[in-house]
Amino acid sequence: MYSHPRTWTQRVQLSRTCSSSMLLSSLFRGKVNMALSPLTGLSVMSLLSVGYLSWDWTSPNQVENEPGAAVPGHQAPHIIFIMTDDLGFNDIGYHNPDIRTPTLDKLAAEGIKLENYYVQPICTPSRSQLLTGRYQIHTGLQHSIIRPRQPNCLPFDQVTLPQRLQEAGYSTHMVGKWHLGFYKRDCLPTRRGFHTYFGSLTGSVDYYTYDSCDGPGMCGYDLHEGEAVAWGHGGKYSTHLYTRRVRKILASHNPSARPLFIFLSFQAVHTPLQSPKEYIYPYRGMGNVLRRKYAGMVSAVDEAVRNVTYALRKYGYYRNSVIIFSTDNGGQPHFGGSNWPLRGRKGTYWEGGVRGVGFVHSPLLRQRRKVSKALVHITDWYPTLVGLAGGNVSWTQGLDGYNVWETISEGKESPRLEILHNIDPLYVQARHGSLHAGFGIWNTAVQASVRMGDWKLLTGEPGYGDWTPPQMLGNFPGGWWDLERHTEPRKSMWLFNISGDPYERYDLAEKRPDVVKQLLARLAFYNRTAVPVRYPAEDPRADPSLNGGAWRPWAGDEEADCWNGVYPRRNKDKKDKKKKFSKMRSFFRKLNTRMMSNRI
Ligand SMILES: [Ca+2]
Repeated sequence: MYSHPRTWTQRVQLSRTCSSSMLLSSLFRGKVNMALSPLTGLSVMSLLSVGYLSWDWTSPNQVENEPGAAVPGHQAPHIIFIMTDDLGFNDIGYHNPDIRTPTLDKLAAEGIKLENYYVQPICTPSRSQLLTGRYQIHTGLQHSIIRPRQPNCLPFDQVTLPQRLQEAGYSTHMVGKWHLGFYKRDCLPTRRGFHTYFGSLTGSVDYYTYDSCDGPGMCGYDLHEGEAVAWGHGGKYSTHLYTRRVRKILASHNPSARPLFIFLSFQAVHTPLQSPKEYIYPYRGMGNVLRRKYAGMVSAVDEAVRNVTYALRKYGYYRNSVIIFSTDNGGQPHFGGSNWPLRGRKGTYWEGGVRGVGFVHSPLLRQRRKVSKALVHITDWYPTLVGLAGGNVSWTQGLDGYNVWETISEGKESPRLEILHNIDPLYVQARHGSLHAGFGIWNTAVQASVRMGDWKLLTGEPGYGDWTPPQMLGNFPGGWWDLERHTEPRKSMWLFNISGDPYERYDLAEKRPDVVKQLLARLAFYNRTAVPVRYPAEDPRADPSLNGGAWRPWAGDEEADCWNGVYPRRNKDKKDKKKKFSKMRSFFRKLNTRMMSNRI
């Protein structure tokens, strides 16, 4: 068991570390040649000193309504959570007019754009945090993703968001990508809170055939209806297939009888880059073929959201609905995505990996047509949506997320002051990191990142840290090699003032050791609350050829879990890195040839 960050322990810790005004002003000053944004040191300071530190920890911090009665006399709202996969910060029309997303732009413009919104850098972590409201260090999923052959899934001791919504009287449905484990039936979405499920269980499938491969020859069909394999859908593009399913759910449900929760988890715009040609055609002028296809996939999602919104209106849900749109992680620039001008990419703790696209659209918002700069994290949806559903306060205690509805709907200050991006003790250790480099407070060889107010600290090996312009590959080969490179050998620690320097160009670690020490202490604090990592060895019984040609549960429900086993891949990671580099070189050579052609 761990003591939770929002218990008194944290408050005492904060009081000790942050209550002196001298320390606070020093901690949050962060001038160093940059202008501070509206989220200034002062506002954070006032939150800390007036709000956060004086908050009575024995009092409930969430709504106290009884289940099913969010607003007296009104039915709880229908909640439509739309997640896209690997959509980068620069991959939506309102951030980048080269991408055509008129529906998303309009919905966002009429609602609240979340412009200080954070997700996790890869698929499983974001999804696990959305459905549990907890950081990965509190679920054991702090390392990597759940691989198709791993006997691992969302821990059974976690009560999921849809389970809470069911308790509040909701009808709950999931359509699309799961990626939270499926080795036994108890892991499946229908056993984790969804009344119905239609979608793929692994992390990546073909958009038309629904084949998913986990290495050479390890392929299987991956489309499921409830707990059975949904054969016979080959040839239907997944973005269309999933949208049709959502429309069907909306058409067959009575909106005034029971509130609805739909988690529409698009497979798009993850690789493989596949799209019907009509969506790619408008982008035919784009020099970068991968980006052209990718942009087409984004436009297909935009059309899908238009169709879902149309159905919400047609079937009588819209007036009492909350639509949330969110990516699950940053884009992958090598495969068409773009996080420009942010640094890094999917899979890294640079802003390009974790600062996400997100907005809320709802007729129930008190304020609309606004851009919110409030700090919001993907764990916040759990208590926020349980609050909207009128859930019991006890359901949200002990979470890492905060109820941010009033922040979004009324423009109140965010209750969130910090984010633990992650601590991953299994990730390849940074060669030059050490406990000594971390002032004896923290071993900087460990991959970790934390945000506190304006400040963000990264330790260990944070991953690919270049700034990649969106059309970079169009100028290949010169453009690629002239790119601003991230070459900082011997480093194991970085500090940025994100509000003043959102692109992470000015590392202040050496100039501000005082701030560094505070954030290292924060990491050490969080680490004391971590549960062991669950990352078991792959199970040969998962092979689809042993399971009728599909990815499906292979272990008996009565089998004991082997989550205690940890499977360190360090040596393999090194080899993989070398292999990846030579693969990458040959990939770009091929790409150069392909880009000479005009085909889409
Ligand atoms: Ca993803």
